[in-house]
Amino acid sequence: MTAKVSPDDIRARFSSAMSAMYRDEVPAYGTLMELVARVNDETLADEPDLKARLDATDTLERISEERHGAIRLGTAQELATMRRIFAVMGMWPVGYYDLSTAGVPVHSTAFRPVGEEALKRNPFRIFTSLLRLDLIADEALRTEAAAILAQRQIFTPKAIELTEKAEKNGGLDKDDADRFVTEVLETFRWHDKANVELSMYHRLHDAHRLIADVVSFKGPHINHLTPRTLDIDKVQARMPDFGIAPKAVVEGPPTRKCPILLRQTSFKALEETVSFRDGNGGWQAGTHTARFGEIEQRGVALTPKGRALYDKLLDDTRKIVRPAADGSNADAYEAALVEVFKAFPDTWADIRAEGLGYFSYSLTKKGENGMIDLTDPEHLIKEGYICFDPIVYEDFLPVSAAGIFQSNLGDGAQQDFTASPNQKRFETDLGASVLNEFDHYAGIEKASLESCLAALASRPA
Ligand code: OOG
Ligand code: NI
Repeated sequence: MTAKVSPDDIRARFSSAMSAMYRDEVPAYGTLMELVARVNDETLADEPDLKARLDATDTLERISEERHGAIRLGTAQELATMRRIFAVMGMWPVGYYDLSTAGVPVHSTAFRPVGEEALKRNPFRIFTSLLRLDLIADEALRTEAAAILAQRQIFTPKAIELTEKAEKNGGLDKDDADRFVTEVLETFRWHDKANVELSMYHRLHDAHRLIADVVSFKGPHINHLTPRTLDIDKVQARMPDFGIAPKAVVEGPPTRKCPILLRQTSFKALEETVSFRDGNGGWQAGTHTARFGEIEQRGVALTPKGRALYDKLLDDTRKIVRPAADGSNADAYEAALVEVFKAFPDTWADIRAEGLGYFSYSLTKKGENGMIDLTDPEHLIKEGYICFDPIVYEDFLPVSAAGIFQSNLGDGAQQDFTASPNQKRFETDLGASVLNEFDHYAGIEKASLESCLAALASRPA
């Protein structure tokens, strides 16, 4: 028996292979990566404290690496198989996102590493959406689209075989792991030859651009990758200097002293040449707009109470100014966002005291040496025996995700669907339930406090 490669290592290899492929496929994405690396370097040079902190907690040289990507799948079968493939790489479905409320006919989860060690080794995750043909009004089109999807096979036979082997043997050895990465990458590759005729593409496109993106192609091309930036406002502002067009506004909360949840923005999807079948065995030229590059900056994970406040403030902001796709009211939107979010406390102590965020607890020097009564943890925190650090939010936000979808489906693609979250149906299609993100963060917080108390309790008197 040869040694098994850890799922975390397979994921790291996969993420780096995907990055290389995407930079090759979408040169503008390579430009974005350069800009992000440059801004990250500048930020670290300007902020030695931040540099020291990141040095202690993260791998500094990997700071500009990708954190996530996204795909859109067409059938339950594709979703269930994708789940098994991601499991080989230590990526588990976390969270359920209903995007129908925001005019996008999909529901989604994020496959991601769970647990501090796994996230640290490689944080790569994939926001994975499943097309909801049930939301399409035109019944004939729905049936045709389903028939087209039923015929495609998005996985290579070898990828399936290696997934089964990993399931059976509890992992893959080095050679198989290398082959697995190469084979799985094929599923994410761009195809400039469509599966359908141009006339069908137009019909799908008229029903919703996203349907055309999923149904017309041989596979679920990776539609964006997202590195982490240390200064999202700066990257957003400098994109035009690098010849790339940013979306109108940064999604999520405003710039703050204590970052919360997730801020993200992207450059707008590019119009690309695609060949469509002409119905006579030949090809016909057309275009398709789907692929872009994104950046993200993460803050503290919020409790249900904190999240409710966030959702309310975002909603209040959007009642004052609804960001227009062309960016014409971007300044007004940002000003309103900053103003309204003044109601969200902006010190770690207040965020914790009001039960808005999740924190990880550890013993201070004083705590490691002091003699203490364990009955009141709050007292131990107040007296400086135990300290707390924000737990980073590792998931996504439906309103932000919808904003990212919308701005890359072309301006004016807004469309209304009846809100119809259907997590049960999604989980049936997935063949598993998704992890509840709040339970997960609460568990990390609780375990950290318990381990402090256990360490104190086990100390000889
Ligand atoms: C996914 C959009 C959501 C994010 O970062 O919120 C997303 C997509 O466009 O397929 O990736
Ligand atoms: Ni994204």
